[in-house]
Amino acid sequence: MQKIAAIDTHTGGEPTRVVFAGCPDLGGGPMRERADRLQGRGDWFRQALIREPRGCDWIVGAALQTPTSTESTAGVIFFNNAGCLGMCGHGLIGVVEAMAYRALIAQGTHRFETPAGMVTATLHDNRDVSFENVESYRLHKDVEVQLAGDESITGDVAYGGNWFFLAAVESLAGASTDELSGRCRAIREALGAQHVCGANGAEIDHIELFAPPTNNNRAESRNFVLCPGGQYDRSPCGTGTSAKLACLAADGRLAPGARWRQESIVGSVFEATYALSPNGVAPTITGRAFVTGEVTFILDDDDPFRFGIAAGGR
Ligand code: PYC
Repeated sequence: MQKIAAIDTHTGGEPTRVVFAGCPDLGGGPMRERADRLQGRGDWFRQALIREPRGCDWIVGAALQTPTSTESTAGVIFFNNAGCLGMCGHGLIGVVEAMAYRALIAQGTHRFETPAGMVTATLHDNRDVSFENVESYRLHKDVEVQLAGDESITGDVAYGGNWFFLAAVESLAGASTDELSGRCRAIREALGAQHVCGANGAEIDHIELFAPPTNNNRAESRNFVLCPGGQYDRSPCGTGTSAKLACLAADGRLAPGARWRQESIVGSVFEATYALSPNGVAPTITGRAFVTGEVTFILDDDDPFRFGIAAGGR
């Protein structure tokens, strides 16, 4: 029998399962290498926490790690139903809230090592969390992607800790999340078929649609983000908002230090600003997470579903 201790949170509606104990030993070294090991010999752990009956497809896991530097608060590896993520903005806000809930950190600024690089997060006195993300940049502008029939869509390719294709659409109102997910899946498949990639051939595994905001949040924009495992982000997506800032900066549509309020498909909001950095922008994203549960998961050796129910039911 194995036990895994976690705190569940949500950030703008998107859940994060923060694991404090029970993660397999991933060895030392940078978080990128440990994420590879988690995805290899440690995949049972990801499956047990994300798949049914303990999880669901839209939970993001965050395994806390001993950092490589004494100046860092923690290392963290994010994972979802498809594998590991380079960075996860809503997830980092969840990590900070969970660590504060456990009284492991106080108000102030903390450094986190992630597979995408060092990220600094500040816990404010009102419990908001701001994080300064890894350098974000636009790689390609106005890429035209051919879809089925004669249809095409034009968007930008940008990095915000994960790779994104970002496209403006007229409206996000009136379409169901199933319809929007289907559209984003078609765009992702078309990007693959047309060999549109991130830097060094990286797969563009996040698709982000933008439209004018539709509610009362005083937001500048509303988005819909499809994540690699086919689920949509309920939050405005921290890495996706970072990629958006990189595009706005490159187009001269948002000045350094100016505020951008990004609303999600469920109406939650992240506030964002950026500073210029050598090859793009250094985004700062602010949001709030809430603890939803404190759980010790049990993986009973006799339980045929201790590693979850695989796609297709096996
Ligand atoms: O907030 O960066 C984010 C994120 C990535 C995938 C889901 N959320």
